[in-house]
Amino acid sequence: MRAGSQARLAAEWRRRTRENIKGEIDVTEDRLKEMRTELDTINSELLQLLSKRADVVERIGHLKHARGVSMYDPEREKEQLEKLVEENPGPFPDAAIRHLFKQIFQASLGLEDQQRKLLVSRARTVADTVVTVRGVEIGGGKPVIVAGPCSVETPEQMEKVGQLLNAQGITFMRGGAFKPRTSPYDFQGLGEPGLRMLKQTAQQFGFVTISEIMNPADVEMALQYIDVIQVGARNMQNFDLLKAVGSTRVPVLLKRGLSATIEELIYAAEYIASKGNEKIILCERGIRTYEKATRNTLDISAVPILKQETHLPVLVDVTHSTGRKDIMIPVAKAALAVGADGVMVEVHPEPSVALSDSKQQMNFAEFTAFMDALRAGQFIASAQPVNS
Ligand SMILES: [Mn+2]
Repeated sequence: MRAGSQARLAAEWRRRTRENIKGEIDVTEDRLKEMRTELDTINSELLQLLSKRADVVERIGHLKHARGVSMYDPEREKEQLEKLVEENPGPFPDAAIRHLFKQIFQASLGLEDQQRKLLVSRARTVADTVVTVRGVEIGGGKPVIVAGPCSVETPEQMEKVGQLLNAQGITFMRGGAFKPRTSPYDFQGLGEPGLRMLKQTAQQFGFVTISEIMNPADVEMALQYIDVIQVGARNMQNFDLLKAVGSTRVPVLLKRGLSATIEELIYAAEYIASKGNEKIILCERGIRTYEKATRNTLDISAVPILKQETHLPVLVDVTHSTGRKDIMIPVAKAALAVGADGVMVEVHPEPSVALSDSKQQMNFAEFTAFMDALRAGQFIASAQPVNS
């Protein structure tokens, strides 16, 4: 063979070899891509399975929790690991399988810890809950004043208080229609007609209303008239009532019981939240101690504690906690200074003839001085009439 054609053949051979190699590389690249896609799919499937497993673990957790049994069961865990090792098809060594599954078990237990945290707790929800009632916020950083008479008595009384609140730029009006009185012979409130009167006044001035409901059976009726349901101190552990208001989607003002600990108040709020209603406003209203200088002892430290432990807004009822008009201004200032989202006060056109709490309700002059003092100290914003 001539040298020229030999060189041509060699060149041809080299060209073909290059192409073959390139072809093989292309094939390898394609195969790799395919396998990577396969891995991605398996990862997604594993993730789906882990979520599915977590779902079952949660359901087991609920059942165990209801029975008061701990979620962590070392015996059961050991049993599961042994079974897995027995079934291990390879190529992972048994130790690796044990390690991997222990991690999965541990993550599931962590899931239960998260579950155990109360719905109302700060640990569960970091951000402050802002309860918005007909466009007005409680807990949004601007303190509110909730004011009104202890009891709704007459349309004239309500109209007078309405004018006063309106002139002071107050949006939240309180007024009791169902009164849990210490003595059965004391005025028990007007009931539904009282709520109707409250609503009429609210419509006239554009107020948002709060009133106490004592009976779970009255909740539905009350919703025709009021915007916020109050669960009073004496009903803080009326669990049927808590469940009933929890089943609504209406804001609830929950007062601390006369002898309730902060923890008990938080659990009472949890009853409401557990039914799906997290529009809860807590209210510190004084607790029973041996002190007689005040009607109750205002637990001022409860305010920052509740703000830390829960994500709910907190109000302070300065009227019932002190029972004394002469210290209402400094006490309200103290409440707002420690972080309360507002204060609740009682005001009546003629406290001396009021049908309930006559000694502690402020008259109009006292109330005006009260508001002036809070404004002067910049504890609340300047007045802006709701409806002038
Ligand atoms: Mn009262």
